[in-house]
Amino acid sequence: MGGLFSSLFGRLWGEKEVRILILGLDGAGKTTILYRLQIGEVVTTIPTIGFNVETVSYKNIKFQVWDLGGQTSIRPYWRCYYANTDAVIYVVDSADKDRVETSKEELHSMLEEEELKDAALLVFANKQDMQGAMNAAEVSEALGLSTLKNRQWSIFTTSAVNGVGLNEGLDWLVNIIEGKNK
Ligand SMILES: Nc1nc2c(ncn2[C@@H]2O[C@H](COP(=O)(O)OP(=O)(O)O)[C@@H](O)[C@H]2O)c(=O)[nH]1
Ligand SMILES: [Mg+2]
Repeated sequence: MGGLFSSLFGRLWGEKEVRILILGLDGAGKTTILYRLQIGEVVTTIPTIGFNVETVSYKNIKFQVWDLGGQTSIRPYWRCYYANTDAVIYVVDSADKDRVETSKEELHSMLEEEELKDAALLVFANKQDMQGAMNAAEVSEALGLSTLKNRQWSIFTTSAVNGVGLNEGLDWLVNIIEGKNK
């Protein structure tokens, strides 16, 4: 168990289950981030064809990861995972300008889900180490974050491969979840 994870999430230890989804297009860096957290064993389940869910839990905190985008036929299955979600970590490949519009559409349609109306949103503008990566303001603009209504959100630049920026973002998230649970 990573000491880092404990120091970040320790404030949330308790009875109440805390559920955090890590979502974004394939290739954005979600799985890399999940392993970076070094929480424990990542379990992959396949509820239906073409839809893998990676889950890792520690104490009362549970992370679930899957790829958005692609087949519309599997979308109804996502809904099963939205209930009681405290926060969504939305991961974007900041160097992939060709797909950022798709990422925006996926983000906004996901946030329309009734079950996610109270979930906080942490955006990771990932892959900052790559040449030509969009900065936070550019990713924010490309995703239309300023148009979000009734949502606690923030954006942080990250490089998941070398771990830069993750702590800052997660610290923000823990503060928000702690405030909601009071
Ligand atoms: N350069 C760079 N590559 C990254 C970063 N994060 C993830 N990757 C790479 O991008 C690819 C896709 O990452 P992965 O975590 O599998 O993405 P997922 O599909 O969202 O789960 C892998 O080859 C990762 O090593 C990053 O911050 N910088
Ligand atoms: Mg993955």
